[in-house]
Amino acid sequence: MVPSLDEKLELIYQEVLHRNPGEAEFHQAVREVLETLGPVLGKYPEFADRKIIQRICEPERQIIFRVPWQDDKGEVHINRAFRVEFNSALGPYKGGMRFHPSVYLGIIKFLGFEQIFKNALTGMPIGGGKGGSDFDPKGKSSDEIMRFCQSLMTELYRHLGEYTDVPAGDIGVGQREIGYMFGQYKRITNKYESGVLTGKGLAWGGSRARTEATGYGTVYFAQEMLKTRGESLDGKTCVVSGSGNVAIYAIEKIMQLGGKVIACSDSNGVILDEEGLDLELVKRIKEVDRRRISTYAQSRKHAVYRDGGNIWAIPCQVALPCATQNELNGKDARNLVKQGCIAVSEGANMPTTPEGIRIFLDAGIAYGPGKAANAAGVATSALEMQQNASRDSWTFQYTEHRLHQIMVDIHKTCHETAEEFGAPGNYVIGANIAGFLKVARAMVAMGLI
Ligand code: NDP
Ligand code: 2IT
Repeated sequence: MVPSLDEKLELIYQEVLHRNPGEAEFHQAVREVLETLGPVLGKYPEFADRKIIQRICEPERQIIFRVPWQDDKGEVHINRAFRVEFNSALGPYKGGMRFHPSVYLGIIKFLGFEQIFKNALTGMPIGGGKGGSDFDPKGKSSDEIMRFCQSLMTELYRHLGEYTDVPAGDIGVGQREIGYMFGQYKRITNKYESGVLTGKGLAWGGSRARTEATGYGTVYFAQEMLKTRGESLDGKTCVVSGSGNVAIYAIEKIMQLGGKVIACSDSNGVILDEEGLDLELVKRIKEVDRRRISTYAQSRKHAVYRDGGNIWAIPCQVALPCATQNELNGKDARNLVKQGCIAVSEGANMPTTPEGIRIFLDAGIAYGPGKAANAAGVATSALEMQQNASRDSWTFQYTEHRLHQIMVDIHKTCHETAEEFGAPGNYVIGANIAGFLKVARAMVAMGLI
């Protein structure tokens, strides 16, 4: 059964539907947050009086633009790009850029909306934003990627700045793409403004541990949830979906903490390796050779590749969805619970459908929603901005220590907030309310913004 919203929140939700037609993912992200805010409005009537929720649901600025570029044969292509500058109550807009053919305004708005609360939870001075394009990087040469990034930045640069809006990576955007965008920004502005983009290379202003941050942090969040139940990752059988940046470093941290990861995936299929994944092989395939995960089974003969397979059909004790939105549905959730899964920590943004979330919560397993569990990526981006501002460069050990502490603190905040609002162990309620309160208080303090 779909939980009902109280009357005030239902009206706000209907208005969001009406004002943003056809943006299913944005509606889903808004509804999930609104479903948890009833008790907050009861306790703090000034937020309703000041229409804080309605204002948070409306982006401060939305930029949509054309990106023309030429492929290696000289043929002209036109893509559409977006930057949604959602909320700057806590700091400059901050959030990644996604390059994937499925990108449209509704995807960028859902991601930007999630980012507001996630960034608030980190405790760092960053607002929420997100961007991207329907450009498909698959099968493109490095030169084509460069020309696309340069063309995109030729428009986007005017909206950015270290105190204004600071993009980073997301699906399809890693250090290579950030490099091409940074180079073009530098050329156009004639400024070495390191803090305008994060996820940079170490030699040109990047932070140690940014590459690892999201995956590591998702595992730290799982570890903290397990601790509250007297459990740990040591000896646990784990499954991690995806095989991109977040998945790879989630696998690495699970292994460091004594867990065994037996499966990962890409959008074509699933690799099952009962002996435990060979992480160096996964890294070589994905980070160096940029090939499909199916090729893993050619090098590890006992591993099985299931073309079109469903990774959530594989029994595990800990599940980490690290690929994309709505990749884990109600049926998958039921299956995981039935087969003994005790914890789910989301490396991806909104990977579990609303039905899946309800099943996890009803079953009482430890469920860490993305806006809390994957916050170490953006938190370490904020640490990168700190290093850039002070023209400093920290060690890996120190930076990882900082990101670990941030995740421990986020877990504690979510846990305590859930208890305060009468829902112990419910990290959805904890994360949404704690994130919301921070942004709402700042907005009230700043007047009608
Ligand atoms: P990558 O591009 O590095 O990897 C994405 C992975 O997910 C690939 O294995 C990809 O497979 C798979 N994937 C993407 N789209 C789909 C789809 N529609 N169906 C099935 N599989 C898909 O991206 P990241 O690892 O950076 O991002 C993964 C998730 O983590 C995203 O939800 C992102 O928003 C989130 N995230 C990322 C952060 C970061 O710092 N990078 C921070 C916080 C969250 P294929 O190659 O076949 O497309
Ligand atoms: O979803 C996310 O938090 C990211 N893609 C990272 C954003 C960032 O600015 O580092």
